[in-house]
Amino acid sequence: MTTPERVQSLIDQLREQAETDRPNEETPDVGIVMGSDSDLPTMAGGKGKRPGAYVALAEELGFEEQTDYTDAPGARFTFETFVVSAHRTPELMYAYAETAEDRGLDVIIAGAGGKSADLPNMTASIAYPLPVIGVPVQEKSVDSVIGMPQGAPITAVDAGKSFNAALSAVQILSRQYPELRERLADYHRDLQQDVGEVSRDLHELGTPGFKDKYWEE
Ligand code: RP5
Repeated sequence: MTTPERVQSLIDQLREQAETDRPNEETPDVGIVMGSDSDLPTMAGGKGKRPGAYVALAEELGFEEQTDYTDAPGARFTFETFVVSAHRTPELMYAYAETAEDRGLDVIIAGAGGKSADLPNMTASIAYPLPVIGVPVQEKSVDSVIGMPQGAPITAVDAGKSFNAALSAVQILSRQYPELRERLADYHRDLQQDVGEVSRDLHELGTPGFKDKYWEE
């Protein structure tokens, strides 16, 4: 069966991009792929959902989403996002993982749900030695994401924790870019401040007062 044109055009585009020689600061640093657009609420986060990788990168760590490979946004650090299904579009998964390093990516975050969540583990095998951080979109996806044979590594987060996957990705990048180390440290400082604030409020307002202030009944 020939690959349908909408998939083939994406594959051709990835392969063409891999042939070009763009400076590192103009290519996405992080690639986010997910098995289905139904994974987006978990992978992106926001509105009624806990924060995800998009929120971590775009709202906490100053990254911008790059939507045109040939036209980088203003921010120094960027990420791109694609739907790549291991089972529905295996050729696209192969092309994405195989070209990732040549396209300038430094780390991939790959999320998939269901019991056969193979996108993260297959992407990790094909893109090796590029690091891949797997996100099991559901609890039942954990085993298939992390169950890799010896010699075929993947790093993974707990079910649904794509926010942490983004932090891990930036931790990897921060070994090369001290500016990102600072952003991660600032994020953690703010996190601690928030705990300090709610702790003081809970103690000083008492439980009923705290519930009045923070809980929407
Ligand atoms: C997986 O199957 C995807 O990652 C998704 O989590 C799940 C269901 O996909 P849809 O049927 O919603 O497209 O491959």
